[in-house]
Amino acid sequence: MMQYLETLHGPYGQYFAVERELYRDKTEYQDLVIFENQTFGKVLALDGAVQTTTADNHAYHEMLLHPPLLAHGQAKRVLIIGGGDGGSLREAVKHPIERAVMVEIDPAVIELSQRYLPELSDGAFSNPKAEVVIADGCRYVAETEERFDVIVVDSTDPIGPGAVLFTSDFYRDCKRCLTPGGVLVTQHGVPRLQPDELTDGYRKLTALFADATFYLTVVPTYTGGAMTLGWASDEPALRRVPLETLEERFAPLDGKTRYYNPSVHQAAFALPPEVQRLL
Ligand code: AG3
Repeated sequence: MMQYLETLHGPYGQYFAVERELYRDKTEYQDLVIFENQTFGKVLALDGAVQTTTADNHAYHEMLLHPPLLAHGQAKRVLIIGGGDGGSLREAVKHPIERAVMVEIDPAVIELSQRYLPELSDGAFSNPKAEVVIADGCRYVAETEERFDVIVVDSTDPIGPGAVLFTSDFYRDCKRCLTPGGVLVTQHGVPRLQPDELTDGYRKLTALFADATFYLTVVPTYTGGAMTLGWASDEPALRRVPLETLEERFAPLDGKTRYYNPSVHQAAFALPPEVQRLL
């Protein structure tokens, strides 16, 4: 049986027994492989880093989308940067929003995810609220005239085509695209293995936003323990929405999530001292 060995972290990694390889090729931007594994179902990896699996992606996509959307409470427009597999879009369209725009640089990720991992997007690409733009996310936020209540950066790690999505210039442009009281959420890796990414991200986000912090989720195939998601807004109250308010807003989604609930949402903002120290 073939094995897939993740190379993302150098001195430490994970292997998967490949039951069946579904696709392997170089897209215009990155090496892409999709395979089946007995424990995690279908697995999508880009440039030697696992991006998503059918078995644990909900812990990532639900926590990227529901905390900002439910904390905001009145979001109409959502912007997703990256996220070609459609998992973030899937969670976005569960909300009573008007529009979710997903800007993905690599059309092959979208096409191949739709073909081999349709359960990731679960129909979201044909949802009337969804719009897909094939473009460089950096350029999009620098140029668009549209404003969004929530911006979610569903990026790869800060190597390769995703690296620009961790720069101050990009965050500044995201801020420009936010409505007043809007919130930006980012994926910031696993602090046990990528501590500099967190420290660097905190420095950049606090320089631009009145309130910046990180919150946690646990995605087994993002090895190394809890991962951090960045939270940046000029409205500090968004971080402290009372549990009862979140519960009310969550009621229509109750039963439709596997990881998120309002208590998990609130608890996710509690950071262990070893993570706090990196900020
Ligand atoms: N984006 C997050 C990849 C993070 C993986 N990094 C890691 N293991 N440190 C995945 C895209 C899913 N929509």
